[in-house]
Amino acid sequence: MAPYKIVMVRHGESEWNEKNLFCGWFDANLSEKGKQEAQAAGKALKDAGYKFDMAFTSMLTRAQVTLQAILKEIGQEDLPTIRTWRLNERHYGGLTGLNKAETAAKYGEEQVNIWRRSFDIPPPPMEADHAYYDSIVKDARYAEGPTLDQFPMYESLKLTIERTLPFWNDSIVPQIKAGKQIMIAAHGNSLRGIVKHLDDLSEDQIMKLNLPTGIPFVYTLDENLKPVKSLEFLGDPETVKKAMEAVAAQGKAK
Ligand code: DG2
Repeated sequence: MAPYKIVMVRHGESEWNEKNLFCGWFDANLSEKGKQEAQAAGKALKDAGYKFDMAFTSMLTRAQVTLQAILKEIGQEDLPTIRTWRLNERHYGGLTGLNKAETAAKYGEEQVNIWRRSFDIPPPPMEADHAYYDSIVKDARYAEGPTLDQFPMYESLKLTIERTLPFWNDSIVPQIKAGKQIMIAAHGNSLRGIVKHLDDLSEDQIMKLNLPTGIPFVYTLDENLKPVKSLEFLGDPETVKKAMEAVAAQGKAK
């Protein structure tokens, strides 16, 4: 059955990406631009002839709406879809809701880069009196999980990978090996975790990777799920490069 192909996409721009706010587990909607990006992602997949057997997404609206827009474009709106908190964005803890550029002006660009891109240094925790604590912790969508002791109050990329990878191994890999064509619609950092795992990237290498919103990318994997081709974007290389640079620049003080 190998080589296998798997398609992943970071959701289209969210309203909080647009405002340059740390979002994490806050449930932001797509911005108008994000809706267009999601539609364009679907068109690109349609033009490339993709059809899927199954999709995986997070519990967050921005990823689910992106997936729905893509499936509409490719005429597969009823595709079996599994939603899981394990594909949620990394939890940005106490930074949730803060403006990234203002935070860089206050704490320095280096500190913001550590919070955004270091492998194992987490952001400060979200305390119970945080403005978004209740709307996240008491959200009914998490009734089935995570359990209280799994529920994050902050996450580094390392911690994000520790809850994403078991799902990749136990739920996604068996479907890939069964020959199913899979799509994952998720987030900048939950997908960076999967990319790090697949390409066996060092902590230094993954620090430098910024995933653009709404541009699907393809991995071609051999029978041992080792990449034959990595991170092939369905988009014009110059546009992809600029979009990645723009994500990196979100942590700069204005
Ligand atoms: C962004 C990623 O997550 O932020 O939580 O602010 O992919 O859900 O928009 P997404 C957030 P950075 O790590 O790029 O700052």
